[in-house]
Amino acid sequence: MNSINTMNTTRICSVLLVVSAITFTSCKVASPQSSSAIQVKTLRCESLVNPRGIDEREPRLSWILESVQRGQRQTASQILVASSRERLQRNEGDLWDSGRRDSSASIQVSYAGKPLTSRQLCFWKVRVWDKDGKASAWSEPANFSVGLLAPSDWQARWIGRDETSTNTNESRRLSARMLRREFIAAKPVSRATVYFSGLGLSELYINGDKIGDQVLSPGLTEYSNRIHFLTFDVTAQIRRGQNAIGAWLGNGRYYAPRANSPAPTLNYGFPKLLSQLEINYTDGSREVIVSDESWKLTTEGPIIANNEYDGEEYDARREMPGWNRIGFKDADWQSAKAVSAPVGALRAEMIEPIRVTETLKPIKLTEPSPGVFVYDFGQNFVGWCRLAVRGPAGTTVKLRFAETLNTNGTLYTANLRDAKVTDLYTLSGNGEEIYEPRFTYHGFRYAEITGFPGRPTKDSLIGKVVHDDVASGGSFESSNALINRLHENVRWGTRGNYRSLSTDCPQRDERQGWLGDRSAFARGETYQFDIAALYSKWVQDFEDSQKPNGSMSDVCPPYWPIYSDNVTWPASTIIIPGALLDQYADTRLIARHYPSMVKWIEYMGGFITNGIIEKDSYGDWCVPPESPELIHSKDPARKTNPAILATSYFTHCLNLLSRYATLLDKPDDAKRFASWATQMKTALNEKFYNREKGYYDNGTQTACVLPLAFDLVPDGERPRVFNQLVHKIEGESRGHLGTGLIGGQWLNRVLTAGGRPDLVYRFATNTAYPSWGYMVENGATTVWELWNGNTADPAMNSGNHVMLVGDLSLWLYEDLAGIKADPAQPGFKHILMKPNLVGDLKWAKATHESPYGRIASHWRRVGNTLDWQITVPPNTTATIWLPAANAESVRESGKPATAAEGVKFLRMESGRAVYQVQPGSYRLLSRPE
Ligand code: RAM
Repeated sequence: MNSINTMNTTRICSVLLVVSAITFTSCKVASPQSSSAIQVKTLRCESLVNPRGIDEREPRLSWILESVQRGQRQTASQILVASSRERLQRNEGDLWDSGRRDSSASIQVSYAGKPLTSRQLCFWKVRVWDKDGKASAWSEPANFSVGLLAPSDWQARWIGRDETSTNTNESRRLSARMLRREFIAAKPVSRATVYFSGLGLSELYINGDKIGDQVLSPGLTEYSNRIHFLTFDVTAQIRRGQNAIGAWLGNGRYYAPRANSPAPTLNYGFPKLLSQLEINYTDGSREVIVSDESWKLTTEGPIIANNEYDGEEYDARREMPGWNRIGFKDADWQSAKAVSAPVGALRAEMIEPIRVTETLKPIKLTEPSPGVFVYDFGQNFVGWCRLAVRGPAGTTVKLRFAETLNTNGTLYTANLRDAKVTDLYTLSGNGEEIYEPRFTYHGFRYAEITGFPGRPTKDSLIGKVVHDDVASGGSFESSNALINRLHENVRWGTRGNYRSLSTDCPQRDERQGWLGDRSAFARGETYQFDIAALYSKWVQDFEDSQKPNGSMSDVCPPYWPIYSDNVTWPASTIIIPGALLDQYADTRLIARHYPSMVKWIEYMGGFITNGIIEKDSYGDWCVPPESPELIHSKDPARKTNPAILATSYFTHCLNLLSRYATLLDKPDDAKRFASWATQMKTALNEKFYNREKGYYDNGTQTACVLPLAFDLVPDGERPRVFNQLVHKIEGESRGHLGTGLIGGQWLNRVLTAGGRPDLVYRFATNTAYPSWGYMVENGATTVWELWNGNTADPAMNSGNHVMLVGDLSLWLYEDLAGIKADPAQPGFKHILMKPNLVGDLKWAKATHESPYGRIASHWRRVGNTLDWQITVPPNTTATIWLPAANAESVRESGKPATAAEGVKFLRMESGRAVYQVQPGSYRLLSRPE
């Protein structure tokens, strides 16, 4: 059988295997190479599918196993990495043939072949041996390529124009620069690759085609340390003979959008481009077309102003048709200047880019005053609008954006602060004109059009949803409609704030990577989206932003000249890597980031006095205030002592660091950080724990939550502190939460661990102030910055923040549906499945796309019976806690569970039957009472 046939047979088998195990038997006969019931799927390199231009010399490879058989796992694997597709097809791993490795590792396997060099193409595949020692078929091939690894690989020069032009109508809103040159590809091309970066934002074209589908690119970095470049295979775009290459350059954050404002941002310089196009000819020769002074540049293009916060101005009369194709007359363009290179080192962008991921049609069009048209997209989202318009040349259509409306139906823009959030389009007058901005984005539900020639229709605007194109991390649904809506709101808000890092908000003049908003929230995010690559990039931003003395900014990258650092926000530098470790088994991140974490700890250690650290800037940010117009509470009883926040967080960080040190085989460090943590715990309790009252300081919800969450409560006192928390919630707050950004990130799990998941359910289904449901009742389709977002002062009142979600999304997946990673075997190698049947909830179901594959949990209450269907992916195991009055009556797929294959009863534990479960799909029936 030739290899093509083998592949086809394998593919057919894959389809049939899903149908039933019986079909599989016949496949086995048809495909002699594939005798195992396992298939190898979803190959990833550095958490990405077929990444181009990586700069990792030992990239980690992962694959997912699929099987309909229970108990399937990998006992060995073989990885082939070849320098060409053909070689791989011939099973020649000329770069790496791992041979048969007796190992169960199917994720994060480091490449260990020939040293990878710049420009290397790598084609790879994997096969595995299953639990019975049978080999699977080879996976479908995957690939990755290496970018430019060394500075000396770059022949290109940074080019641009380091001055403002006459067309700049405002100093921070330069017109977008356009650059071009033509070149000849003299011979037939075998391969062409372009490596490029354009700061702040850029688009590259070859012969009129946009290269790639990324937008708002490259990703944000701490430009004084790191600049991202992108790599594209452009073989298909290069023609034999004359060719044209061109680029747009926008300002982004590099050319500071707010250098002259009262809340300025740092300026890194004028926009600039670096481009290196390498053409390999079929005769083996090579040509390199680089950015240099032979390029032409104009600042007279149609984007006459661009600024991320204020919007884009486009004058279609200034379009230059064919500017990025051959034959364009660029005689009146200037020569591009070689400009100084940015300070940061060039590194590959190794995240999914930002893309337009979805389009939204307006659900309503109104005209609150003559000539003012307001579109309602029905959803607060992040991106921009595509405008379709016909009219006379010179007509200017104005688009403005807002999250909410005034009572008279006009846009409410007070909460956008200094951001103008306005796109202007001036018509060329040439038939139907379509416009989408390139170098700005808005956070909005409503768009307003004025100046439209005639009456716009619903089709005049289409919403474009824009964010890092991260894969879905799973799904959640339940019998409670409000909880489902909250889940959707969290999902919209979370993705809308992905901007190659996580921003606090997408709409006003801020949009920064505030660390505190995502510290513990990040763990919950992993269930919504695959943030493995995105967040390891952001952790790198943390490190790049760290000062030599160890200080870590509250905002990373710190695009502000006003610098602030405290404990709770930068604690993310220790907390987030822990979440990535547990959820994705990313041990390399821990190893690489370890020195930076230690440096931060040592630096912060300098602020400790007698075991207490008071360095806190924001308190428990945004607790529910006592009166509707307030941003921050003034009531001391609602506020948590900053020293409790900072000391608890710091102690938690020390314990995490001790865990990381153990993982990295640094026992001395592990001991040192653990005993330092113990000293701080003692100091915290001595200073703030009131033994008479059984709580800390003034006993706020957060003052109870943190010591409980971080295991800081003195032995035997836990129940008292927990009771105070419950008393606070049930008594004083009448069933409401009273936490802000800090306490809320741990509240739900603390209550659940203490046996009160019902209280969390009560919050989550509450619609009275303060609650998430109150936001929904008042029209929120994302999550507000403030509990009282509909009444508070607009000075700080975003409609699309995620920080107040706290650990709600985590709770939905881990505690309601019951899917959780076991830190002892990270990356979901061992899964802890412990659902909670709460209140009147009839069912809940969730899936999670774990590194080992899809995990599923779906429970339903039918009369007195609990019907729980679960899926445990191959090569993992699970411990499940099934609510059951006794183990005897539990049935699995129609049989007594004791007789079921893959299920082993361990013990009864507080009204639950606990089982060890092998990979597979199961249906368990029990009587919880
Ligand atoms: C606000 C931000 C952010 C928060 C900081 C302290 O301005 O929006 O969410 O982390 O302040």
